[in-house]
Amino acid sequence: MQTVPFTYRIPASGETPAGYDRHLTRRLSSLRGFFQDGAAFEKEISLGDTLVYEVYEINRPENSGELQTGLSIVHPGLIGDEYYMTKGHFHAELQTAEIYHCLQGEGVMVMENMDGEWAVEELRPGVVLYILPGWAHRSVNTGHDEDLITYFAYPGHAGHDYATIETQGFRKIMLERDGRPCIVDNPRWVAPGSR
Ligand code: PAN
Ligand code: ZN
Repeated sequence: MQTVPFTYRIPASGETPAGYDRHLTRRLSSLRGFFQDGAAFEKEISLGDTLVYEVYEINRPENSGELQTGLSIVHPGLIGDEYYMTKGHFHAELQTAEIYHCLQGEGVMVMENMDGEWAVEELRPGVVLYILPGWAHRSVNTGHDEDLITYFAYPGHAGHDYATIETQGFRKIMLERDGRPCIVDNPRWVAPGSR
């Protein structure tokens, strides 16, 4: 890990990210149960364990004086009529914010908090999204042939709580209707406490 100030690069369009410490890949097999249409998911995965999204991270200590930063790349695709997306999470240290800067592509961030509020914000190149503390977030690629690429930064000690979303889902999901992205109530959403 670096012990003096350092630089790294946001790759030019089409360039493979270089100089990052970690490269995480999320394939269909790691997303079983996340999409609405189970039959479409099984059909798709029988054709191959497709790469859905990737994360390139800079490795920093997990303390509040540090920042965790990197790139998130969601590939284009659909499972049934639901767009490729990240798992989504709350931060384990709930009251921590996050910044996303959209670099390429078309998408949205689906968000909600524990008070029942939700929000969906469009991600387009140049857009900076400030996610308030306490809001779960999932990026969704609503484009048809382009990667959705974002740069993110969040407090070093935030950590991730995936279990809450894995159990209850997000209140809203993004489906394609007549070729366009639509915000739809999640029919499988489970109210906290009713599990
Ligand atoms: C991002 C996300 C990244 C992948 O770095 O971790 O986009 O999404 P999931 O973590 O939901 O799989 C972030 O929000 N970190 O806190
Ligand atoms: Zn986050």
